[in-house]
Amino acid sequence: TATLRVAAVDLGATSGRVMAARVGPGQLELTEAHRFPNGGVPVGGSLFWDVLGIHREVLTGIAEVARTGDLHGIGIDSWAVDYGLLDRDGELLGNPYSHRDPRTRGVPELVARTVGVREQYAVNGLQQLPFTTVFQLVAARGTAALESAHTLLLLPDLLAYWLTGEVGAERTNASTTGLLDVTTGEWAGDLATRLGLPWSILPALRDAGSVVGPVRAQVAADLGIGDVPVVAVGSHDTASAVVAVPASEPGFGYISSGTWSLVGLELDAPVLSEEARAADFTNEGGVDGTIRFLKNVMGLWVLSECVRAWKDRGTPATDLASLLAGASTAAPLRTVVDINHPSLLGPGSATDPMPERVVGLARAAGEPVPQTPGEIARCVLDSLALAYRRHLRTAARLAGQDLEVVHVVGGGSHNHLLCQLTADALGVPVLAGPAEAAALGNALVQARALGADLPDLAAVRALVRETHDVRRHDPRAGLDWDAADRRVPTP
Ligand code: LRH
Repeated sequence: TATLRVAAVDLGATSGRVMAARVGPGQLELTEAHRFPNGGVPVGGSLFWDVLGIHREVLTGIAEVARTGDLHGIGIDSWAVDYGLLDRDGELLGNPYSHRDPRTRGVPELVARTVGVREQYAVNGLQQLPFTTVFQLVAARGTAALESAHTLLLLPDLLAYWLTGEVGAERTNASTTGLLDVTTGEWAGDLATRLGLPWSILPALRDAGSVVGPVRAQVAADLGIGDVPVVAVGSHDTASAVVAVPASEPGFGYISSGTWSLVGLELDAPVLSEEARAADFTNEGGVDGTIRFLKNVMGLWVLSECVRAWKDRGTPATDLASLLAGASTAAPLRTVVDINHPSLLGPGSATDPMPERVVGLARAAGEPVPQTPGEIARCVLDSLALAYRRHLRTAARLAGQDLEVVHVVGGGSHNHLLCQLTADALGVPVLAGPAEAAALGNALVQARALGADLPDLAAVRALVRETHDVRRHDPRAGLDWDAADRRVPTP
């Protein structure tokens, strides 16, 4: 088979990138063509995405990939749950909201009065998270935008629509909306109707690995490219990242570590037991019909928001490298907090900054109050490692599996201290990398759709292993993680 060269567009909440990927027998090379900062835009008390700006950056990146070599395909993945609405002419109705916008506060409780949480779980198999699309839509009931909406497109599908003119909903990302039936893989129209949502706005579903369509002639002309297909990849970034976990055997745990940490297992079928629901585990759809059985953990967001606050105040030695150095020498497990506490979800502000929120949680829980930035950072990292430990062990128990190794992929795999603490907490080896797993998974699914000889996920992962190094962290004994775990309330 010849080598393919594709553009993998991978959009994160704090940065987006367009990678050029070469995929061939024994070959998987990623080159960054374009990277740009991203973030929520506050307007009048709401939080939006600058989706036209993102579209422009995507075009810049694709043009750069094309300028530097062949271009056989384009695939787009991004963070989940957020969407744009189109009117009946196919025009975007307003700015897409960020899932960190406060309008969904209290909505899950409201919805539970119409459709109980057990019933919701039986249909969608999801963790109760206030920002899940269905809760965002319920918050939008009665708005002019929702009333005029003809089509709902999740963000990667919206960007693909602007490239191709084709509408659809790729299944891995659709599985995060709360409106997909996890058992049938089809839209849960009945659930939508009972919640007063216009389910006709949900477009036809498509699978990762299918071709969305060729880039429109006008767009191709603007970009100076030929007739290039846009391929549906695992358009949920976490689904793409899990594709590229370099595991050699089934039964591995993974942490997709970025702004969020997604912590769990890959399964063949959803776990919809009452125990799984009570533990508030999610069953998201993976590539090739797999299930991502996982927990959303607040992730490195808390640390990056602390860094932003310290930078604004001019606090010395609070860049990430200095902070991690400070954290590594701070007393271990001195202060631990519930890192998934809802008070940490929204962006920090001058009047409500993130470091003070962390300190406030510690104080309220009767924990020793961290004083220095290094101590606060250590508290965040220890608390993350504790959460990973708790949720991976629960996942394994609920799924009836043993946990022998944990793969950390995504940007957080660069955080040596966090990876080491994770190994210590879990008592199993942690294999860190690749950091660009989502872009790799995106490129690999495209290559397969375009004819590369990668029959199944095992073959895909073998290629990642062959071409990418991992860093191994063996667990160290000596700290009492059990005792620390008892200091944090259960979910
Ligand atoms: C990670 C992620 C995660 C979702 C969140 C909204 O980027 O896609 O899987 O829960 O963003």
